[in-house]
Amino acid sequence: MNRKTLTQYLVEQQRTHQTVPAEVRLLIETVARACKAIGHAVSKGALGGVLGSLDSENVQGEVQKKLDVLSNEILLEANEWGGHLAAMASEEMETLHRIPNRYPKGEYLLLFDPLDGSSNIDVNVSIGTIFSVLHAPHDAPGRDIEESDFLQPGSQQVAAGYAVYGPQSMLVLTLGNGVAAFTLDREMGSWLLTEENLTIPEDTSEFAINMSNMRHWEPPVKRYIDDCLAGSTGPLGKDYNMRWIASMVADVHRIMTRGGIFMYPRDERPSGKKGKLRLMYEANPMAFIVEQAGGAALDGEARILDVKPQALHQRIGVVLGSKNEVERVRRYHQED
Ligand code: AHM
Ligand code: MG
Repeated sequence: MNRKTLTQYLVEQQRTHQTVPAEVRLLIETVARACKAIGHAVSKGALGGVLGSLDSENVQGEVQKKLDVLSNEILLEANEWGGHLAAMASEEMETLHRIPNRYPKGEYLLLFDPLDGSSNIDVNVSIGTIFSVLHAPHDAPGRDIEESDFLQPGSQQVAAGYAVYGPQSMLVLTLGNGVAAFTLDREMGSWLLTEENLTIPEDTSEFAINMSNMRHWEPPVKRYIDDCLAGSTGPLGKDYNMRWIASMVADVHRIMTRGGIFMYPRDERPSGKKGKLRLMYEANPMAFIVEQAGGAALDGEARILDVKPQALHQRIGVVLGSKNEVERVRRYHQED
């Protein structure tokens, strides 16, 4: 079977939708190439000496894994010389990364979580890369990019995607005209289109949440999960199944494939952290992808893509997936 390559798909998108300029196409191809390299490093595991932790911590005080740092370097190096970016920001770096003066600068901003699901690296469970593309503000050329230039609501994203490194390496991408999925052909070294117009079923009876945090949840979330657990004789009238991989990319990928609801809700833990996941590197790109596939993504009540970011590393509650189930969770919040 003759499948389209990522390049063919992007050229066709550029021809059909004038909203996909050549610069964006090159940028996506560069990110995809970097993801291929990251996937390659991941697959080597102990043989590549890439497992285990470093002595360093990232800006959020989390111990960095060797692969977190390596993946971050791969993405920075691949993207800084191409001329399509004004700056980058990453979950693993304290502040933004400006394009060095020796390279030309472009109009776009790239944000990424270089290796999501860090706790799964050493146990050979699926992990991934998440990325988001924004347009730099129109007054940006000719001045230094600042952190505040990145603080745009997710609805402004030009593109977003994730790569999942599992039994197959896959790249899932939106340019704002639906969602396409590519599988890495390891012999050819190319990303081949394996699914166009991914659509999330509107209804589901499968939820994903880390149940060990139950004591910290806000009452509407607790009530919703209690009702799911009550099964077919409870208020929701059906039996629910549960999955929790602890790699957002893998959990979201399952939802993109067969539906479901994923929740990492904001909670009331003593640390005062408002949720675990990061708005700019995790919640926004995933919300964009999920909405483009017909699903919904909320912080509990509000649409994630409408949130005006206050800080680069801001955390947020995340409830996303099958539209009608996410709506149900919104109602639980409104009723409370
Ligand atoms: P990371 O970016 O440091 O890997 O953290 C994000 C990950 C998500 O992929 C996943 O949904 C969540 O953390 C799992 O958290 P927990 O270990 O609390 O279940
Ligand atoms: Mg991460």
